[in-house]
Amino acid sequence: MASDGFRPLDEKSLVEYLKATPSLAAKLGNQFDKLEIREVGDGNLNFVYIVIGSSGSFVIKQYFESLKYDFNNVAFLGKESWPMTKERAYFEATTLQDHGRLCPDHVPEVYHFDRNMCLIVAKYCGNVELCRLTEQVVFSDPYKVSEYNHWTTPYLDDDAKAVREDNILKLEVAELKSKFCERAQALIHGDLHTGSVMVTNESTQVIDPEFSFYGPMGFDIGAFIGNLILAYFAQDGHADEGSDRKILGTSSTKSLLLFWDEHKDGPGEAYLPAIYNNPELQLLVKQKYMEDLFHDTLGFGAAKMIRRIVGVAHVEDFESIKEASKRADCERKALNFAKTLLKERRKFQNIGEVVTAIEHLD
Ligand code: ADP
Ligand code: SR1
Ligand code: MG
Ligand code: MG
Ligand code: MG
Repeated sequence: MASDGFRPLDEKSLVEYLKATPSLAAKLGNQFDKLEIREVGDGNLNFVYIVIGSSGSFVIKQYFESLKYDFNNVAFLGKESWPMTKERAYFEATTLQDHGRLCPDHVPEVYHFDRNMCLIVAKYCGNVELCRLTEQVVFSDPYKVSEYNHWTTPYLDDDAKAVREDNILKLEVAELKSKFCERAQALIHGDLHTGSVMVTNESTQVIDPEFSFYGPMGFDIGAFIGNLILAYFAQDGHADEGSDRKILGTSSTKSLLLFWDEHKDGPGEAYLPAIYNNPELQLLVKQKYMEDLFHDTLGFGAAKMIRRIVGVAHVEDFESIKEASKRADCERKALNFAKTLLKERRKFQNIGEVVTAIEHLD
């Protein structure tokens, strides 16, 4: 240990530090054997660990006197270090505390500050538990035997089995699951099915963002579109109730690009004019982004459709079809379309083509 009391921590010595710090040990219920610890710092300067125990979680940030690159970036090895004051830990801790007093809803609470160790422990802002639930019920359970899964049995027994045995489908779902876990594109709602959108003649409001986190935008857009498509397929089961089958008509890509242009002089730096320095290149880079987003949307939407038919949580559109064989017929059509959409999503250029594909089924 240095004379100033500073000691760099790693994932192992961190546990010893937690054990020796009663307030933090108490947050973890004094249980240290099954701690999940991940270093997640994505900046150049500091080490940030997420610590998740059975009864609590937090982040630990430790500040060093040199760049983080000195420790783990080969390209930086051998170069002279860039000295950085460790006192920045003090400024960060006191600023977080001051801002937190003024604006407690928008600043993570500081649980612990150790000036000698240059270390701050603060509230972990992730939505771990509910993201984990989504990982399980959307991307895992429908593709394996799970006690939570159910479907319209016996009619869909073979269909559910086919989902569990479809390797191409599983490979595509693996890609989507990895995007769900890794792609922090925007603060998304996380459960944007049609039941989360309250519509009256005067207003449209979105409720229930308990699954919100920084994730892929297509997960939200897909959830909504997937639910509209499920509603469409359910209509044969409600034949007596009339059938206006228009499912989707607008071009969301166009409006998003217009919105993008409206904010082109804002603080964002994604596609700098100095790099994308002519109108054609600017358009191409935006179109590429929108194409990826659209294919994410279709993939996530299809995965959400599948989980609503063979997973734990279903939709009222199908559940309210009382006759099981009729319900199963509707669900099978939706399931088969969702499987195709998931596997072949990259062939679609716009939502109009998806609508046409649905309308031309059998
Ligand atoms: P859950 O997380 O259990 O789905 P929600 O927040 O979605 O809970 O609330 C359940 C239902 O309650 C909603 O689908 C909606 O019908 C109704 N509801 C909740 N909040 C509102 C609100 N602010 N205005 C109108 N209805 C609401
Ligand atoms: C146990 S799964 C419950 C589902 O309900 C929520 O609204 C989410 O869609 C979640 O996946
Ligand atoms: Mg930083
Ligand atoms: Mg909810
Ligand atoms: Mg809800």
